[in-house]
Amino acid sequence: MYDDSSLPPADEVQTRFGIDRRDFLTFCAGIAATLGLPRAAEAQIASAIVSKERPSVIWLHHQECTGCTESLLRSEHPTLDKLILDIISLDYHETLFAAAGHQVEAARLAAMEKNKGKYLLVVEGAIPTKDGGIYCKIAGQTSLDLTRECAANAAAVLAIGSCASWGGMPSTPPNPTGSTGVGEALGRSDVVSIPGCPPNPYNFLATVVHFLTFGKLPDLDAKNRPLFAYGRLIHENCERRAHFDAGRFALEFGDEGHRKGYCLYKLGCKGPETHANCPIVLFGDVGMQSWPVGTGHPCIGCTEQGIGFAKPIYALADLKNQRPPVTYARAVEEQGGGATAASAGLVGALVGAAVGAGAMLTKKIRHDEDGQE
Ligand code: FSX
Ligand code: SF4
Ligand code: F3S
Repeated sequence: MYDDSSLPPADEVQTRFGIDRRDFLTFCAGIAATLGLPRAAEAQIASAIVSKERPSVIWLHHQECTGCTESLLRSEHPTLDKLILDIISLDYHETLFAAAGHQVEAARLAAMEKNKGKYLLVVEGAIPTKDGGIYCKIAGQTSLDLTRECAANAAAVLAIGSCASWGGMPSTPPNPTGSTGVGEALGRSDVVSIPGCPPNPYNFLATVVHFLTFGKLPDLDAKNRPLFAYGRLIHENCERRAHFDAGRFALEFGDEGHRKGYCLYKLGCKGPETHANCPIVLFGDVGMQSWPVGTGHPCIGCTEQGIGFAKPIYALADLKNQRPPVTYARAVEEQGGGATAASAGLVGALVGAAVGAGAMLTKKIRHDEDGQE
C-alpha cells in the first residue's frame, strides 16, 4: 500500500514551484524510476526537493557545442524545464547568465566562497591541455586553471557530456589542442561522468536529486558513470532486440528491413557495446519520446569512450554476449515467407511495447492513483 502522508502539501508545491502537485509528483516518480528506486523513494525525493536548501551549482563551459545545456533547458516538457532551476541554485553559468565580464566573475567567486565545500561543480566540454592549455580561455584564465580553481573547494565534480567525461568529439584524432576530460586534466579519479552527446537530462537531474535527497552521489561503475544509467548495454533493452535474435536486419538505409523496423546492427549500430539507458528513459517530450535507434538511426555509441567518435559507423560492434547468424536474408526475399517472418515481427513489436510500457509506468501509476485509468 502506498503511503503518501509524507508527501508535501499541494499549496506548498504550488507556491514553491508554480506547478500543481500532480505534475510535481509525476516528476519525482520519474526521477525515482530513473534511479531504479522503489515507489517509497518518491515521497523521500519530493520531500527533499521541497524542504532542503537548493545545492549551489557552478557550471563551466569549455570545448563543446553547448548541447548538454540545450538538452537540459530547451525541453518543452512543462515540468522538467520549470523544475531544473528550482532544484539547483545555478550560481554561475557562462551561457545563461545575463551579466558578463567582471560582474559575472565576481558572482562566481562570491558563490564559491559562500558555499565553500558544499557546491557542485558541473563541467561541460573538453579541456585543452596542449601548450599550457591556451586554446580555450575564459576571463583571461585557461580552462585548465579555471577548472582547477573551481574544483578545489567543490563538494563534488560532475562531468556532463562525453566531451567533459573523456574528451568526446574535440579529442578525436589528431586532437590538435590536446583535449581531454575533466578527470584526466585534473589528475583526479573521483570526477563523476555523465556521458552522452548530449547526455539524457534525466540522468543529470537524477544524479543531482540523489545527492540532494540522500546526501551522497549514486553508485558508480568502473568509469565513474552512475550505475543506474550506465549499468546495462543498450542492446539489452532495445525494442529491436527480437529482430537481432531472429537474424532480421536492415542492410541498407531505406530498404525493406529498415522500413519494417528490423535490427540496425548491420548498419553499424553500437548498441551491443555501449552502456546507457537510452531505450528506457528516451529523449524528448511526452507523446514524442524516442531515441536514436527508435527513429531508425544506428546508435553511434556516444556514451562510450573508445566507441563514440572513435569507431567508424561502418565497423560492426563487438558483441559482448550474443552472436548473430553468419548469413542474413534480405527482407525482400522473405515476402510471403509465412509464419517465421510474421512471428519474429510480432515478438519485436511485443518487446517494443514492453519497453514502452516500462517507460510509461510512472505516468500510469499517477493515473491509477487518481482512478482515471
Ligand atoms: Fe555538445 Fe556538451 Fe556533445 Fe560535448 O554535450 S552535445 S559536443 S558531449 O559537451 O555540448
Ligand atoms: Fe538494437 Fe542495435 Fe542491438 Fe539491433 S544491434 S538490437 S538495433 S541495440
Ligand atoms: Fe548515444 Fe547511442 Fe544513446 S548514440 S544517445 S548512446 S542510443
